[in-house]
Amino acid sequence: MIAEQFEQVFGTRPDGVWRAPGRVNLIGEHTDYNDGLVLPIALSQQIVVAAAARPDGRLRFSSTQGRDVIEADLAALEPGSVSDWAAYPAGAAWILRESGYDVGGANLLIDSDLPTGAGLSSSAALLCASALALLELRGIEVAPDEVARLVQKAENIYVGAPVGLMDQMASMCCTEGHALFFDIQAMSIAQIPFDPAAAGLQLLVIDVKAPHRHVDGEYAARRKSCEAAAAQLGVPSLRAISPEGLDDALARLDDEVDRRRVRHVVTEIARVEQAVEAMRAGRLRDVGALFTASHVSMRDDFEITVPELDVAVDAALAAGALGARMTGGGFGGCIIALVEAAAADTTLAAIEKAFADHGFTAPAPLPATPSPGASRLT
Ligand code: GAF
Repeated sequence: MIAEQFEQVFGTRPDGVWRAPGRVNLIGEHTDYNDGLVLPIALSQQIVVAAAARPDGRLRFSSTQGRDVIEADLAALEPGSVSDWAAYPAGAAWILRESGYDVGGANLLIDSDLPTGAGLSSSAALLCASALALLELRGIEVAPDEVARLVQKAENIYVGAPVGLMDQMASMCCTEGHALFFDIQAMSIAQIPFDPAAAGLQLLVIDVKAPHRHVDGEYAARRKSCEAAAAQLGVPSLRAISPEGLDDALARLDDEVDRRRVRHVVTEIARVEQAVEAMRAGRLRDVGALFTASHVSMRDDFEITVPELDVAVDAALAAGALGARMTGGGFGGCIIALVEAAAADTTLAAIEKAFADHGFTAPAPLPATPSPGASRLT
């Protein structure tokens, strides 16, 4: 299907088709840029890129969602030179070339079944799928975690978003049926089996359809706060603060807002450890309470929730969910709720009713199957 669409746009068949998934983070929010721990799963919803090499060093990008073709010269790419959605594939090409990989010109057609603006990491998926396509078109092999690190740089420098490394690692390194336990400081990963159905449970993922609220500036402000606090405490990152040392660290910080940001990060890293311990011991139900504690911390200390997220979490808990939290960067996006499988429908209905009562746009549940990381399709 995408091969035919590619031919309509570019006049030839693609040389190959690549995919990279979106993600849902189970727990560990705003911990990645603090050298902490995260626990995402990759979704089956993904970005698909059909691509063919060009001999002339030109890049041409198009998408199945609009027929425009955006053009750029590979050799002339520099941060900011391509904007809007095409900044992501252009950024991938830019960072690969900057890093010394001999990628060349290419035509790329992008397709997606990942809702944008839902906090499911469609940007990281687009970067990863584009980078894989550009590399493999030239037969260049790069380890998945290295691709993740490269495209994070592209997102930081080319796109200008100061994101951490979780989303790119999830898109590149997750495996089917597992959550990815990623320790950013150690740069180590472990695959943690995650099969709620086998435990009689279901993970609900619900897009709360909240309007975009200054996400980029707020994200950068949170990161700055964490960095300022680490500098004042004389540590390389907040990962250096243990839960036992938290009170002492808080007492040494001047700024009341920074204190709350630090408390979130330190307690959230501890919650990831506890969640992994519970999952490894087959105590999946115990993860529920950690979800809820994570949400409270993001609502009260990190202040990244919005009314739609809070109402969805409260309604899920009131309907008997084992735990619920917002997931992703915040200020909109999705909540996740861990529920007894038999209670999934009533929980969803309770959230829908709460949204109707508040006059919010109806929320949209999404299927969430722990899926494999990026790969070549054909
Ligand atoms: C966004 C960022 F891209 C991630 O790096 C991470 O910080 C996340 O927000 C919050 O945990 O998805």
